[in-house]
Amino acid sequence: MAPQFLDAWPPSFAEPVRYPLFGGGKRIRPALTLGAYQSIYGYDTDPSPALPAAAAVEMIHTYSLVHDDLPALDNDDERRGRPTVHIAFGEPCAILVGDTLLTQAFSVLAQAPLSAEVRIELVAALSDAAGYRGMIGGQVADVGLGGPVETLDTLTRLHTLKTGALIEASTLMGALVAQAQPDQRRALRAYGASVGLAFQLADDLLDADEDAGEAGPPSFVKLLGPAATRSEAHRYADQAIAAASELPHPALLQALARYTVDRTV
Ligand code: GRG
Repeated sequence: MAPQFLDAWPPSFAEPVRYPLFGGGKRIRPALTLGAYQSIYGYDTDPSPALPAAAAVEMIHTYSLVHDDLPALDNDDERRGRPTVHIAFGEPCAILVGDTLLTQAFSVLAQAPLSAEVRIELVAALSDAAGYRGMIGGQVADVGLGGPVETLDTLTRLHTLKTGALIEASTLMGALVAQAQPDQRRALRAYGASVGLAFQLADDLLDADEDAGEAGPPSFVKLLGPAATRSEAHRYADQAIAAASELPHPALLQALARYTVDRTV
């Protein structure tokens, strides 16, 4: 495991870094990484080889929330029922907290007690999913820098990148640590891609009231209405459950797919 980066100098910075990391997130992405690993080896196997990958993906997710809440992007004052990082600690600090989590995530992967080959595969998978070909590409489209997003196709594409890429990487990284066979990797990627969209559609249903007057791309609820959004979310969850059924131990992943659409937060 990487050295304790929270022990670095100046010590006062550790508190704002810890604040969003230990602030009540659902930890769905790390659960998917561990679930993917156990889908290959079963539930009696210690999943700790997958913990660095699980931690790294949660660090990337947390950085994205901290930066997305900043005044230049979503300008949110509250997250998970608490002041956002820039409200609690100031904007310069929030920028640096996000930068720290983004960079340190790759240090965690690079120093994980895994073979060099697996560590390189993990770094490639996570950097692609977090970058222009993934989450950042989706965010670029979301803030309007990529042209209008008005149709179901472009909206699906946006969320496949913005939310889906990191969720797909969560399951892919579990597969990489498990050194899963190519067909198992394909099944885990297909599972992750479907769960990503199911998760986003469910999120739009949960946020339907907040989104009603917001600028930017429409939500799925605005475009399809609540009933069709709910049935699409379940269709993607069912697709994920079917993809997982090709794996030796699918039960945890199947329960997580169901959770993404049945959750209330
Ligand atoms: C890099 C600035 C920047 C942004 C990237 C992912 C993203 C784009 C922004 C985050 C804001 C957002 C609403 C993204 C949609 C994905 C989503 C539903 C995030 C919330 O994930 P949860 O519900 O969060 O897993 P918790 O609080 O449980 O960790």
